[in-house]
Amino acid sequence: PRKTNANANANPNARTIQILEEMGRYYDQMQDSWRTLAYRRAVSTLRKQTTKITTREEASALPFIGSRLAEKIEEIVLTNRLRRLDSTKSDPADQTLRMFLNIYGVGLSQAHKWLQAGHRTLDDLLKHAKLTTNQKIGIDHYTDFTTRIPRDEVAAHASFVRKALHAINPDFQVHTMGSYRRGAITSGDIDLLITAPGVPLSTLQTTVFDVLVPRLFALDFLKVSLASSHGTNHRTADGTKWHGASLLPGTDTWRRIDLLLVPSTELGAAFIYFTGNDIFNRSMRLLASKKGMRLNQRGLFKDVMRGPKRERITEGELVEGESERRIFEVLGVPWREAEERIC
Ligand code: DCP
Ligand code: MG
Ligand code: MN
Repeated sequence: PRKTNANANANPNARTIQILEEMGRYYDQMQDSWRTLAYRRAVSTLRKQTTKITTREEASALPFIGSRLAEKIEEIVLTNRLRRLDSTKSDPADQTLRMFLNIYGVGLSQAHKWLQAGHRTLDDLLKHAKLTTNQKIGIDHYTDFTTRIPRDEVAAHASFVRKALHAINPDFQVHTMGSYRRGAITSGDIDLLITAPGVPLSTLQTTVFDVLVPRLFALDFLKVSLASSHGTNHRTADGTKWHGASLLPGTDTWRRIDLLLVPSTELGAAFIYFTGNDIFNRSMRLLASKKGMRLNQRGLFKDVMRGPKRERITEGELVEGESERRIFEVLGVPWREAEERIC
């Protein structure tokens, strides 16, 4: 079995991994997805090493570790710290920026605007900034939404939704996706995939948006919808997702919850996509494209027609959508349990 986070202490590179993970989290908070990815890949490489990597030469000989990262690894080994991380941690403007970026739905340009306008605290924003409805909710529930959700509680939210859904139609299923399906001890949000055998998307939509969601609001389980601005009636633009917050009876922390509507014909591809992790998904999509196919959350396609600039003209012909295992087989990837899809 692959090493998981829990085993990091047994690794000779545990300290290096710890600091690089922290640096990766920093870049993630800064919404720098390119550097976040680079750090996560480097950590993944280091986890697989059985000896301690101490010099930049040793480090840069490893996959996914370039010269910059190799230098940092050497610095960590020599000094037991990383100056770049220490300086960023102590920079007040940087801290404020990251706090603003941690507000649900807030991006870099918005956060910079607030910083430039002189705002320094969440209270400043509430009192002096012009906020959208979602931003106001994100600030009011800043602590809630930035608190990790224990595994048991994710399961309890899923059970609550499942019970309400079965009261409407017992054929419907609720599957818990995301980090939970990968076996995580805590999750950032709750990802619930809703499907039913042979039921088309339009019926899923009616059941979920018109019956289930209103009922969950009436039960005081759902607290707010956080639909994108393009959505109508609390749905996202394509009508396959619902974003919001839920509260388990007897608790006092609002949790971020996503409902994902998937027709059974697309179940396998959706299972792969919503299980992740995102790096695993990238590698599967890359593999598909190397084999002249295309993988997305709806299926695995072949014979995708492309124009002169490699832009897609047609979706291509569906090879497989329903079976997760079959998609692995067609791609020639040995089956990996969800818990093993941590890259
Ligand atoms: N996903 C992806 N690429 C993205 C966002 C999401 O492939 N840019 C897929 C993989 C994720 C899944 O969707 O595992 C769910 O997305 P989340 O953002 O909820 O991420 P996780 O559930 O993996 O982690 P967390 O515990 O932080 O929610
Ligand atoms: Mg999630
Ligand atoms: Mn999610």
